[in-house]
Amino acid sequence: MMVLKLGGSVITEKERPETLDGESLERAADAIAAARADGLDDLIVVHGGGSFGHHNASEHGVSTTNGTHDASAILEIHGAMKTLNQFVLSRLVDRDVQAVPVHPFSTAHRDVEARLEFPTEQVETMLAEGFVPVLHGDVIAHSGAGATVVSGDELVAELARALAADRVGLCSTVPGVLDENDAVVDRISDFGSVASALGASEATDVTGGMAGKVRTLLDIDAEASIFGLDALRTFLDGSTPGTTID
Ligand code: IP8
Repeated sequence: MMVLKLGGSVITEKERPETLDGESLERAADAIAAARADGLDDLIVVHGGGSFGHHNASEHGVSTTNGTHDASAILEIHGAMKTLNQFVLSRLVDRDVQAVPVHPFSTAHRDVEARLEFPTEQVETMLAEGFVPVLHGDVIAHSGAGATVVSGDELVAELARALAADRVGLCSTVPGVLDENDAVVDRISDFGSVASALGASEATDVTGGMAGKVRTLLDIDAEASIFGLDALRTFLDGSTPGTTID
């Protein structure tokens, strides 16, 4: 089973609110459709927010730790993410990928310790029936805090753990994790070795940028790859392009 994250900054123009990067999304959908046609099954897709969630979330001061009880703020953030999800689904379905939505707001929550609780039986049933579940970063109810953001990366890690994924891939705008000289780091096994090279993400990102991704991926058992859109097809075919995190 494979969990693939399409980074929000890959499929949207991250600096311009609610603007799709249509060409990149089509390229990603082409790669997924080609791999499915070649026999890739048991695939879960998760996408980030890019310019469709982060701007709304930061306008309302909502992050993974800072919650809101304002339903109109929740509707705005969740609505933006559902709009983007619909774009992703339609590009996949247009290419005969049997992609179906899973909206975390309706299925997941955080407990009082801020731990993500995410029942995955519905995702397992979708996989067993031959669908490609497509999830997204979202807002979710948070015990004691109203609602907070759940990043696509957290969902990837949770799905990888719960469903014992064999492979995890993060398709990013960069060809991997870059060191101080902008060279792709081949393998990361501990955070300390790359901490200084991982600055904060420049565009509005309420969920932690590349450093957060590396930390999250180090926590899971499955080997993970961070790579650029050019390498998506080779990743789906079984190779490990970009940076391997284990
Ligand atoms: O782009 C965040 O998801 P991410 C989603 O995967 C929202 O961090 C609502 C900001």
